[in-house]
Amino acid sequence: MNNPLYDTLFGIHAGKATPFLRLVSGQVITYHHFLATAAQIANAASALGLKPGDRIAAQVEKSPETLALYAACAQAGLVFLPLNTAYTVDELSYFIENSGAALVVCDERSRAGLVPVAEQLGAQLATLNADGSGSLMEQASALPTTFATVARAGDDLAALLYTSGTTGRSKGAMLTQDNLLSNTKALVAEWRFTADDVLLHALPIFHTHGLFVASNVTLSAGGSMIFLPKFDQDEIIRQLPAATTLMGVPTFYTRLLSDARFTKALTTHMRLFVSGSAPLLAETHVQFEERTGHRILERYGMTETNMNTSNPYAGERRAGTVGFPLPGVEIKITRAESGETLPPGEIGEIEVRGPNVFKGYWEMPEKTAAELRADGFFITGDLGRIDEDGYVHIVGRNKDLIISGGYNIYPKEIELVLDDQPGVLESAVIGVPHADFGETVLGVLVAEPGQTPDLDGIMAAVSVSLARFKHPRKLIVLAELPRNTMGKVQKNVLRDSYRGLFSA
Ligand code: MLC
Ligand code: AMP
Repeated sequence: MNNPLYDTLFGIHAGKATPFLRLVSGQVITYHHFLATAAQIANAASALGLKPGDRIAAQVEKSPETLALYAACAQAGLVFLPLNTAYTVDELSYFIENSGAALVVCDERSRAGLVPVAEQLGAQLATLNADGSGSLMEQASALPTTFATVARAGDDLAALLYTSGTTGRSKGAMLTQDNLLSNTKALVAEWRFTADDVLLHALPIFHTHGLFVASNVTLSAGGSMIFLPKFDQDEIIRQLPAATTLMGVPTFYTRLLSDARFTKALTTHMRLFVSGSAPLLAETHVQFEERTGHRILERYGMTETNMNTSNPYAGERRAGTVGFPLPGVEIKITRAESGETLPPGEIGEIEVRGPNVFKGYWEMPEKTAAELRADGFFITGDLGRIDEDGYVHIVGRNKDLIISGGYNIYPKEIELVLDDQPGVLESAVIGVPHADFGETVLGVLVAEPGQTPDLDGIMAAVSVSLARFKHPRKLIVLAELPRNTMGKVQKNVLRDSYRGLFSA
């Protein structure tokens, strides 16, 4: 094969007049039309001088053209770097600089803010708006609808996905064609996807879940997707009767359960509901089965590894567990300090190895070496155990991470901003239970002696630097932070004190 990713996911559909994307407007985009658009974008990228291996950083709304940009990158051998639409210019500058992106694609609304950044970093800039308008498609639509697929090897990079870190500095996870393809193949088989499947797609496509899990699996099986711009409860209820499968974060399921219109009748024809990216409460699993008769299939993944484990399609989907390692994936539980493997049943760090595991962090060999062992095992930072039947349970995290509505938030990044504010001596950012998002961000501040920090002013400063989903939902001022005898801040004490704040 000359370009495994393109050939396997996209090329196999050449000329097919069957539906690929079904839009809310009623418009249907066939595979043929989708591939033609992708080829036009690939032609536009080459016309701009982009060469295989170059990175395209894209902060664009979810649309058929955005997905076609991903396909175009695969076809032209470019590295796709999708970015959360909530990121601020400050956050984007870092990703563009760190990746050395050759082209930045953004919404017209962000253009003015990004022009100076792109100019300074020597990147070109094109626009792509939610309705498909903008300079990228203006240029692309005049170009041929075929493109000579660039040869790539399975080990070549397909995508760069940034994930935050405990130091507050984001790292670009390098995902190869083989990483994506091996995982797609395993999931299609495990979850029994076929060309008859219609996936209700309401996730963002700048993360692993919506981009790779949902889209690659559908592409590989030759099915179609009802492509919603975002999670919209009314639209989900309206579209469910036409779908066979839904993939979501736990917030999708708790929101649906709180809606009286979400009935058993609405889901009888559904084949599969998948949950992941954050822990699904066993209670949600049970309530969902009571309401619909369906048992949600929970799986566990990461940006660096794609999907690692899954509950079985045919066997028992056990609430509160993430199931078994996928075919080809090895999981072991180790003692964090020594790395030695622990006996079955004991709690330790989850490590994972397999063709799904990324190649390392972009231009950060020390960080790669700290998390990816020489023998190929990746240290996930999640704490878990494997029960007597082989089910993996995630019981906590060995990393200071908050997961809010499926988005990862690293407290350090917020603490660095808070510590910088006038009148603030120090801060601790913690995650507390939240009824809708699972967890949410709480900022705890200690004032400089004799000062009273201006909390509104601090929130305003935070919003310039950080995406909305990272903003503390509340700031609390304490006389001092609880510390252990070593002087380390006891975040568990703070979490215990404030656990009831948003969970009602
Ligand atoms: C939106 N907001 C959030 C938020 N999403 N705040 C915290 N956490 C979130 N996840 C903000 C909005 O900007 C808004 O701000 C306010 O909260 C309320 O917004 P909303 O209208 O209620 O939110 P909504 O747009 O409905 O989005 C919620 C959501 C969305 C859960 C549907 O966040 C979502 O689609 N999450 C999925 C994330 C995902 O795909 N994760 C996969 C990562 S891959 P304001 O200003 O109005 O107050 C991965 C690997 C793996 O983890 O295993 O899959
Ligand atoms: P990300 O870095 O955004 O890819 O998020 C990966 C993290 O999400 C993992 O390390 C886990 O902590 C968490 N995660 C993903 N799926 C699950 C799940 N099913 N249950 C609990 N945590 C999960």
